Amino acid sequence: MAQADTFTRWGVVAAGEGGNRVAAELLAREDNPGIGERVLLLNTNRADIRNTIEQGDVDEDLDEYVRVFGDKRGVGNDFMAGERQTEGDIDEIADDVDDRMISADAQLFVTTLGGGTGNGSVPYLLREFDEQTAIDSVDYGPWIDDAVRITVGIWPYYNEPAQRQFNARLGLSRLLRRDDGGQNADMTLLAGNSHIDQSDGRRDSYDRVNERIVEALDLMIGAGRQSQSVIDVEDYVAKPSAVGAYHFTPAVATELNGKMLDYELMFDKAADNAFVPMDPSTSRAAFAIVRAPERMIERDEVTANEIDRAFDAWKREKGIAGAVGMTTVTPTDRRGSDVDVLLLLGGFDLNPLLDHSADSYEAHKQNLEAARQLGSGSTIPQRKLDTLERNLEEYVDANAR
Ligand SMILES: Nc1nc2c(ncn2[C@@H]2O[C@H](COP(=O)(O)OP(=O)(O)OP(=O)(O)O)[C@@H](O)[C@H]2O)c(=O)[nH]1
Ligand SMILES: [Mg+2]
Repeated sequence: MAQADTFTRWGVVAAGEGGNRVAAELLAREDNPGIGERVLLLNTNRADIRNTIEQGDVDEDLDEYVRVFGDKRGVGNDFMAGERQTEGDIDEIADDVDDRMISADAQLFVTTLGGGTGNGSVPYLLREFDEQTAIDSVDYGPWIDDAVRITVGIWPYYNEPAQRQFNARLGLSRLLRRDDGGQNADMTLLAGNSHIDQSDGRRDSYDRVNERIVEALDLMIGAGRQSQSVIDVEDYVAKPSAVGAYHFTPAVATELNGKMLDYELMFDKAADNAFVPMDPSTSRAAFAIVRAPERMIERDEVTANEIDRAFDAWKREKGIAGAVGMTTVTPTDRRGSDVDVLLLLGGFDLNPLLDHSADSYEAHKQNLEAARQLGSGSTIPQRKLDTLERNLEEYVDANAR
């Protein structure tokens, strides 16, 4: 069992409307271990934050968790403006992050990829908090300096306007890589709206998608607490980064019958519920987290060894025996014998996801060609666009081999 003072402490920095909603949902959970009060909601638009509060079941006064920055009117889909406004207020934002992230050694940066605020600010913050180039002072503070930075990027519904698909590809490029081609986020988790929710984007469907995302994050965070063979947050990032396979998607199956413990079948079920379209047999990294009632673990009905063996067998069967990663079993005090499984599949071929946006990406790019105006009117310089396209292409090709 992990000692109470050794488990990973998580914090959440969310930017933009969708990212804010996911974070508010994390904050509002009844049972909220691992994160506690370590939540910061960033937005360029005060009204968006009000939407977040009113739509979620968040009773708490969110004021202390909120930082509105930039011109306070939103950036209307323009991620270049989102980035500029973040940079302009970076001192205040960094102060707030450091204040709210006290003790957090792992930080989740949550954003949607179709808009301008979150998509503009999160890739910038990931890089800036690591490089710390925008300030004259010594550093941004202890809770920024050493944090492991994991990001959640939410892919637009496939039927959303071309602008959104355009933003998403370039957002993914920037989460993965900095302009110089180096790794940006330590780990990038992808969730596709259309893939999680087949209803194609009626308003309340966001809540369903967000619930699924929160469920996966809960399982992921749980694996660093009270588990046998604890997955430390370093384990999530070290080996996948070393082999250049640091994009992931969660794949979740819950409430499986723990009386019929066929783990390989459970892994299959989870893999069928990956959050983006992907082929598990292309994965280069894979983690399995099994959550079971504490009593079953105590009675050795669920054991780490068995799960480990089953996961090895499952990986062999998928032809990915060499994928880096590990397994863990984590207890819940729930009654009964239901078991939940989270797979984190990484380094897979991204083309099945990217194919969905390929046509609208090109169409939108051509529309922009003359002035390359984004949403609210700023432009993206040709050189910048070339860099972002090349970085994504190189990363995807390296993983698709
Ligand atoms: N899963 C999920 N997706 C959302 C949610 N809200 C918005 N989206 C998606 O996110 C994209 C729009 O991004 P927003 O988060 O609204 O944008 P923003 O970051 O506030 O940026 P701007 O409003 O452009 O300044 C679209 O693709 C939406 O489908 C949400 O609560 N959950
Ligand atoms: Mg917004």
